[in-house]
Amino acid sequence: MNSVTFAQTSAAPGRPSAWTVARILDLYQLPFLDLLCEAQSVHRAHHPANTVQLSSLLSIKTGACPEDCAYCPQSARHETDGKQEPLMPVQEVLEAARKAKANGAQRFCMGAAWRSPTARQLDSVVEMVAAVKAMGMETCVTLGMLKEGQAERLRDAGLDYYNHNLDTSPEFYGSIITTRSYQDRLDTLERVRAAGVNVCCGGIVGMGESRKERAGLIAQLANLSPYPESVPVNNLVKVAGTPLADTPDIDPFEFVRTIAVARITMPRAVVRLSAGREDMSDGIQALCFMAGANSIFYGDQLLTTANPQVRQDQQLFERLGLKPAPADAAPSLEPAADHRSAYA
Ligand code: SAM
Ligand code: DTB
Ligand code: SF4
Repeated sequence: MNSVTFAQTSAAPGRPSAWTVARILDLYQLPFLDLLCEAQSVHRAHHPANTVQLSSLLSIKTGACPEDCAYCPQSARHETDGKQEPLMPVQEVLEAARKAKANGAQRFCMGAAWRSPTARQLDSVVEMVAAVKAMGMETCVTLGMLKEGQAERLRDAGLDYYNHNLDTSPEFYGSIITTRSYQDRLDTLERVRAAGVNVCCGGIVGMGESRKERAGLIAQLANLSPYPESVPVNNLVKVAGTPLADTPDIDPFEFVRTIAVARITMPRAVVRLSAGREDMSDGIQALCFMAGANSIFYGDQLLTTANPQVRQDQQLFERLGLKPAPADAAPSLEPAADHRSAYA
C-alpha cells in the first residue's frame, strides 16, 4: 500500500473527524489499485460483500420545471425534446410499483419536477407513499425543497427515504443552478433529518467540475452530521438542448475514484451507482462495485432517460456473482464495529 500520511483533524469523542478537501484530494491521488483495495476493505467491514440494493425509479410528474439546473432535461428553461406530464394518478403509480416489485426491486423511488410541492400536491404524494408502503416496498421520493411540516407528513405516510442532492461543491454550484441556493438545499436536508426520515443525498460528476470540486462535494456530504444513509453518485447524462449537452466526458476511472472516495469517507452509507450506467461499460460498472458501490437504479427508465434493461442487469449480476440485497436491509448509521481505515 502506498504510504500517504493524512493530517488528522481533532474531533469530539464519539464524532467522526472532519473530512477536509485536502484529505479527500489525498485519497483521490492514491494509485488507483491502492484506492480500490482500501475502498473494498472499508466496504467489507460495514456491508455484506457481493450484495447490491435495487431501487426502481418513476417520474410521477414530468417536465415544465421552473428551476434552471443546467444538467436537467426537465427544466422549462431548456429547449429539450422531453415530454411533459402532469402528476400521475395514484393507480398508475401503483401499477408501476407492482411491476418493479415483480422484477425484484426492493425500493420504489418517485420523482417530481417541482421546485417545491404545494400542499395539494403533497396530499397526492402522501397517498402514493402510503399505498406503495402497504405493498411491502421501501419508499423514496424526490420532490424538490420541502417546507416546514412536509417531511413529517411524508414520514407519517410511511416514507423511508427523501432524495435531495447537493449536486456539486459550493464553489461550482453557481455555474450549474441559480434559482435556489446551496443553503436552501441544506435547509431541506435538515428538515428531512429532523423528521426522522432517512436522507438520500449525493451529486453529479462529469459536469465540467475540477477534481478539487468533486472533492468539495464529497467533503460536504461526509461532514453532514450524520452523513446521509444513501449517497447517489450520478454520472452526467448529457441531454440535447441542455446547457451541459456538449460537456467533455469525464475519465471513467475518475468516476470510479469518486465512488471509492465516497465509500471510504462514508463507510456505513449505501453508495448508489446512479445515472449514467447506460453509457458505462460492464467493466467500469464492475470496478464501481469493487470501489464500494452497493446500490443501483434498476428498471428500463430513470426519470426521463434510459437505464440498462432489466435483463441486461440480471445478466451482469450473474456474471459478477452479485446478489440483490434483501428487502429489509435498510441501512443504519448506528455505530458498527468500525473498520480502522488507514485513511479515516
Ligand atoms: N426536482 C427535484 C429536485 O431537483 O430536487 C427532484 C428531481 S431531480 C431530477 C433529482 C436529481 O436528479 C437532481 O438533483 C440531479 O442530481 C439528478 N439529475 C437530473 N438530471 C440529471 C442528468 N442529466 N444526469 C445526471 N443526474 C441528473
Ligand atoms: C438521483 O440522484 N438520481 C436519480 C434520482 N436521484 C431521482 C435521477 C437521475 C435522473 C437522470 C436524468 C433523467 O432520467 O431525467
Ligand atoms: Fe427541476 Fe429537479 Fe430538474 Fe432542477 S433537477 S430542473 S429542480 S426537475
